[in-house]
Amino acid sequence: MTGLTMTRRALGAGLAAAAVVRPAFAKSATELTARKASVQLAPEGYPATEVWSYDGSIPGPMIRAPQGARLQRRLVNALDVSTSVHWHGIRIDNAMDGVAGLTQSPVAPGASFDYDFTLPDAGTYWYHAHTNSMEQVARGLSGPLIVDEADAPDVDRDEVLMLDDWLIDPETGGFMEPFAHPMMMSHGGRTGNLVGVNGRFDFALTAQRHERLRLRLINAANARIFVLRLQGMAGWTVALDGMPLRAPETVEGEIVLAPAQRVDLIVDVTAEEGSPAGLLMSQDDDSWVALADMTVSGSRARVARPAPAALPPNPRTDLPDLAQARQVEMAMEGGAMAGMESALFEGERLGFRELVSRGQFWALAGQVGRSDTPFASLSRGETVRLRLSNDTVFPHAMHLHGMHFRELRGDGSLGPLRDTILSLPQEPLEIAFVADNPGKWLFHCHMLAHAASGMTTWIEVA
Ligand SMILES: [Cu+2]
Repeated sequence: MTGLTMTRRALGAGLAAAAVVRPAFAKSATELTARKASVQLAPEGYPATEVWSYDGSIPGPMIRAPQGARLQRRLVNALDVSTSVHWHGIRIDNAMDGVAGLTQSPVAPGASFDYDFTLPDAGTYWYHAHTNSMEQVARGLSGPLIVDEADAPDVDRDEVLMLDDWLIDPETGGFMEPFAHPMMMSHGGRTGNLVGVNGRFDFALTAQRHERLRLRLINAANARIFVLRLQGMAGWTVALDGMPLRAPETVEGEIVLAPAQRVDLIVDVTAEEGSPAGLLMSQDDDSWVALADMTVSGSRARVARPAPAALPPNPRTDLPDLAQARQVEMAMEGGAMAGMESALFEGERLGFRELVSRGQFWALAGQVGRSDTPFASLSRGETVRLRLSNDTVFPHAMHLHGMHFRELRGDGSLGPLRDTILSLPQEPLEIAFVADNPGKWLFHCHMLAHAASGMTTWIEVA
């Protein structure tokens, strides 16, 4: 790939015209139309990109509603292919979860589907396609979903930053194909050559010194793990994957955001006027570049303010009772360089080479992809301990639909509630959750090329 590099820094300062871009608020109509659109993702001078979008924008329109509200959106499919919408992280009515082939039929071209559900939890969520998501999300079908607390924290501004990357042919501006690329599927997944925030490679913010911001970061990328650092800002992590931490935690060092994960920060702008500030990201060579620049001018107040209070807790977030928990095990296997011998696929036991010839590379608990029967059938209200052993050489962002879980740490303590956890090679981890939401729920890797080539299973709660 030549001519198009990962970040604005390498594109030359002349291209980096600062602009404050925020996702547009959803219009009052309740339709959400999946359709093609032409969007200038790459810098001026490169061709525009034909994307698949919600309502014509990258990212899709910001959907924002108060906690406890009912959300209604009619998905209108104006694409040439079937699609569906998953409302990531919402502890949702199963029929509204958007997983084609499991919770609903795919919505055919020209057809529509009415999503209608309540929003039990405040926090930072997102929505994205869940039909052939490896391709549809990469083409742009995602957007932010923000659920507001009745008592919002005291901040000067609330900014949603949807982090993404795109793999674009610089000659044509089109997405590089194929999406089902064996090398990407069997390795780290589809990683873009253009990185941006809210659809802009040159996303920038303006702020005043001592201004207090709530930054809601969403990783919408197919496979990229963002490693971030604050520059000219200091603050606290107040929520992960939508769910408030019991107490704000000071941001020290790096913020790691795996695909589909979110983090809510409350930060104070500490930079002097004109000093560098913003969000930095680590590159492959361990250098740091600006992902989002912040221009600091003026001063909001003379002194920094005290630490923020915790966000109000969401309902049904009690610690699980581990004494009665059911223990289940799941080996994560496959991919390049890991020596998976065989696994079950569509009812047959196949050797790795045979699986590869069918475009499959990964297995969860010995099963490649979704089978007819769930990985686990759980009784409603039951507590589950799921031990994951990552026997691959790649990291995976494991996402459970319908319920949040906590990591059971080595010292016996329970981590914060999450819906997506980063699993590192040869580092077993264990999660625990209360199976309190009835239905059929996916559990899959959110490196979407992995999910599409075997790393998808499901559980049933009845
Ligand atoms: Cu994976």
